[in-house]
Amino acid sequence: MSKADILMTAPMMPVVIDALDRAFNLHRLWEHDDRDTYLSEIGPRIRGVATSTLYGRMDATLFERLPNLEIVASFGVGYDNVDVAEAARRQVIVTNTPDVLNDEVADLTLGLLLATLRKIPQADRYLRDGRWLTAPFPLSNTLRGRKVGIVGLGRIGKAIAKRLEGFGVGIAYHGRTRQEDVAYAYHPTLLGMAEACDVLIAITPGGTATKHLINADVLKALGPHGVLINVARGSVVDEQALIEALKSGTILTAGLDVYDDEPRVPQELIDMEHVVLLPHIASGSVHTRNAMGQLVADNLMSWFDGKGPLTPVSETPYPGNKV
Ligand code: A2R
Repeated sequence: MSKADILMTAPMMPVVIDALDRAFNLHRLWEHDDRDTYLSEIGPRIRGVATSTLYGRMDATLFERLPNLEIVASFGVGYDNVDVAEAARRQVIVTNTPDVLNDEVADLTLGLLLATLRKIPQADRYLRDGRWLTAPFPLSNTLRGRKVGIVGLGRIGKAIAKRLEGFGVGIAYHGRTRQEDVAYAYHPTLLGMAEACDVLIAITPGGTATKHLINADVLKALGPHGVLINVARGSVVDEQALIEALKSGTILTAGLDVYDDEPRVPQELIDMEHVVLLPHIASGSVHTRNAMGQLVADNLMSWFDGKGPLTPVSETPYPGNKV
């Protein structure tokens, strides 16, 4: 049987490229300066796409060029980089890479929370600058006695909560639905949870449904002792409102891994010494990125073996899969 033609939009982990190269005719979009001509040539043959946020948003314009597309395998658990409504309209399956990154993202989240409260990056800079030679590092804030509200108690949110249990802090969550099988305090409104907690950890999907979920009112409710950790998507937080809240002392501090316009980060945030800023690294270990990449390849291989997708997203369900 002839091999299916797969388009990769942006470079992925070598493990994915190697696996797909072996199983399919792999076409590398990023290697072509004249994408328009290239897509006219190969577009009609393409039956599968491997994509990631590195490509940007896979929208109707690209779908239009791929009339025989059957499946889009997206790298990452968040898939706001793929127009899933357009995919569904065209009966194209979209897959993501859930679960394999839960522990890595949860580990990093706890690291970011502690780094933000205990000022770990600032302390490192203090030592390197030779300032310890003149005076001890100033005393920091603490996680002790805090109540942490998780915005989005899903797969990753639960892994974060499990770790927080070990830290002996209060744990609450907000989502659109109460989960009967968890013992953490449920808040039907985010505003109510922000009032009741002094740390908010955002770990919802991105996209229009959660855009600016954390806005000026939520930050005000979080209060002057409050800490915001965002490991979801930049769009979940009103970045301008956050900058204002940090400047005015409406909240205490923030630890951010994601931003509105990555990799560009507002200079106002960069200029703030009291916040901790990471370059979207939550799932970014070799181990976990390889596992995510393998799942991209496995989804495509399963599909073209006639066994259905392994991890289709809920907007493009597959009859044989429970989603
Ligand atoms: O709302 P619920 O009860 O369906 O809970 C989901 C929650 N969530 C929301 N919470 C408040 N307002 C919303 N509009 C809203 N939409 C969704 O987010 C659920 O508890 C959680 C998402 O969980 P999972 O689907 O299991 O996602 P996972 O694997 O934990 O990843 C979360 C996100 C990714 O989409 C990336 O943006 C990021 O973490 O890496």
